[in-house]
Amino acid sequence: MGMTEVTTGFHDHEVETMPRPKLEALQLERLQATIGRLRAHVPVMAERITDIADPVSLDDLTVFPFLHKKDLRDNYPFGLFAVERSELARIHASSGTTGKPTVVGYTADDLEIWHACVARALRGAGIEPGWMLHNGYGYGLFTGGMGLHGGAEAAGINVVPVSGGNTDRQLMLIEDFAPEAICCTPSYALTLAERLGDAAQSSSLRVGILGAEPWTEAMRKAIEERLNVVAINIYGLSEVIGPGVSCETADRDGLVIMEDHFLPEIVDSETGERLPDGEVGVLVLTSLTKQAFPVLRYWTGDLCSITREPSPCGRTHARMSSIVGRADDMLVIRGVNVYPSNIEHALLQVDGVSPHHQIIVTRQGTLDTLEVQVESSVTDTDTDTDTLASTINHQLTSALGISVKISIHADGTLPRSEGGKLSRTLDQRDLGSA
Ligand code: DLL
Repeated sequence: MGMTEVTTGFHDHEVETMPRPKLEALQLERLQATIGRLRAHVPVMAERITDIADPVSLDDLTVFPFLHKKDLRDNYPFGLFAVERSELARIHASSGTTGKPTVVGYTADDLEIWHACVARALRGAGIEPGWMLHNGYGYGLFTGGMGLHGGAEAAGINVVPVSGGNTDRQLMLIEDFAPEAICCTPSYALTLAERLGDAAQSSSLRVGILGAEPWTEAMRKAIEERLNVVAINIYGLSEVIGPGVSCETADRDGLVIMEDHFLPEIVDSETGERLPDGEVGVLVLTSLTKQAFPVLRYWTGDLCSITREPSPCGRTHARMSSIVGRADDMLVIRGVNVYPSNIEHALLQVDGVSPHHQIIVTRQGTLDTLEVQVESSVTDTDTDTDTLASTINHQLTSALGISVKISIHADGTLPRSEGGKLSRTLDQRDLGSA
């Protein structure tokens, strides 16, 4: 059964197709206001930028310092907020790998802007008002559930607030309610597809709005085949607002950045110098309209490129590529730089390999070992697994430029997403190191 086509729509046609000179004038005006706001209401930031003159062009932004996740931690919980507590309408937070979460705040106006951004994302992805959206992102401090929820409501889309987890119940609700659209992490989309089995091919689902974790084109293909949906990539981060900073349209030709609210820059990960369009570097985002927690040059750590070429659908806002990795996700194995996304991509080129895999890095003495555990139904005989392992080995070795240890596991035995983000990389090298 073939995938159904979806057509891009607009939530705010005028803004989404605004001529660039007009858009850039609006950005500059809003940037100046944001900087004014920081000077007036966030002492930590005011002090940092006290000697820097207000920008008179968008390029003047490059003289301002970056804001890092560490700054949020150092000012935990509310030290970077630009409003009084009483003006806050909502708090969200993302759990870091260690210690305290990163906390972000919203005024009522901020929430409205956020929802409008997500509404644009959903309409752009081809979801129509009146459709039903099964929302499988976690509700709570994580921005995914409530962000998609508010956006769907703002776009007139009927949202089923399922949240993550309890896969049996999710399957039942998809079957009984017949939603046209679903949103969840890509790894959870795979879990659902696997559990739906053949029923996925005749399910009501047409579009999946997937994000919150990195995924490759090869993974997209696997999800589209298995879940029988058009898989759309949505990006965002709590520090900047949450999901809806950018999203692919139904044309799936880059993620359109909601540029009237977020100003993107791509910079060199080492020097911080701004890079030209088309080059891959760290995405740095400046919020242009947020009141409670404005961010100036936030260093996302996410690697991608951007283009300012207009889209065929008429959108004029810049588009970013999918995230190719994070600077801190990069594994240096025996001196060679390897991104988990390179591994995933190469792996999924091999027939008979399921998209479920795990990457394990260990060190013995000074020697790093990269082990890739893959799942396959080809575990019937030793010869079959040996052949498969050597095919994969060949594929990965030539893609990565280093040797890789392959182990084949029976179908269904490697970790699955149970609703949220799934990390497929286990770097055991620094464990226990003092
Ligand atoms: O993950 C917001 C979100 C919710 C986005 C639902 C999309 C859908 P955080 O928990 O703060 O916020 O994590 C943000 O997740 O810096 C990226 O490293 C990663 N990330 C988010 N979306 C994508 C994506 C939400 N589409 C961090 N592709 C970001 C790759 C993504 N990585």
